[in-house]
Amino acid sequence: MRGRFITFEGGEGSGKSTHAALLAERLAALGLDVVRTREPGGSRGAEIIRHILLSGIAKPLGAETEAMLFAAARDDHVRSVILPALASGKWVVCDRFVDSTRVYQGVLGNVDPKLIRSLERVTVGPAMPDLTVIIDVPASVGLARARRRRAGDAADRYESEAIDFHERLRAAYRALAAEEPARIALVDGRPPRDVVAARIWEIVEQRLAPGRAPAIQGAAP
Ligand code: T5A
Repeated sequence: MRGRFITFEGGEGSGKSTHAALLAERLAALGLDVVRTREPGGSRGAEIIRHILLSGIAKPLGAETEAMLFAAARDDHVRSVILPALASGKWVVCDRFVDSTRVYQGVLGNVDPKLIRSLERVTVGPAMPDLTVIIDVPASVGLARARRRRAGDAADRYESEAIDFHERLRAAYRALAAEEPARIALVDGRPPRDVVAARIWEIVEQRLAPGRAPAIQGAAP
């Protein structure tokens, strides 16, 4: 049986990594075999491209080129990590995926939607997420959390954009959630961590019933 694919999306510092980790732990505690991964990156080739993208050295080449670099990274990640894991019945929890490209490069970068969709068709193929959780926080809250977490380290390529960029990002994610309610759940990320985690678990239980999924032999009990 094909495994399940869950992605986390949202603005900078919204809590994606925190909640991807908490969800992966909770699924593993049910005896499911869970792969936690991230984008850009998640595979050897994609991690190299991540370094190029987040350093900002590709920014002068324009949003279209950046979209193609994100797509190249995704292609490697999907083929070498996500599809093999799903084919062997594992649950894949990924920090950012295709909706990041739709929002950052598509909406904010003004890359032609036809190019975005074509890249998606080629790179994602049958690996469309079963569930996407968008963690929604005001830009000021997310940026303050991201700043506190990096404690003095330099902001990356997108974190250093102006506040208006991050507010438009939030609006674009909310619009995506409204367009695809069957796949995407919008979760308020402002409450304390345990409250947000409980809400996410409720959604996962309702939509994917992990308690009824067959546990994989050899997975953690
Ligand atoms: N990108 C990516 C594109 O442009 N196109 C693409 O196709 C893709 C895939 C990735 C960048 O690449 C861009 C988007 C991004 O700019 P990244 O380094 O992976 O960059 O950064 P982000 O994905 O933005 O991740 P961050 O680490 O900045 O934010 P998270 O993961 O949302 O936040 P997290 O979990 O690390 O939490 C931040 C802090 O807040 C605390 C946490 O403990 C942590 O300290 N926190 C809370 N505090 C209070 N209450 C809560 N409820 C909290 N939840 C978390």
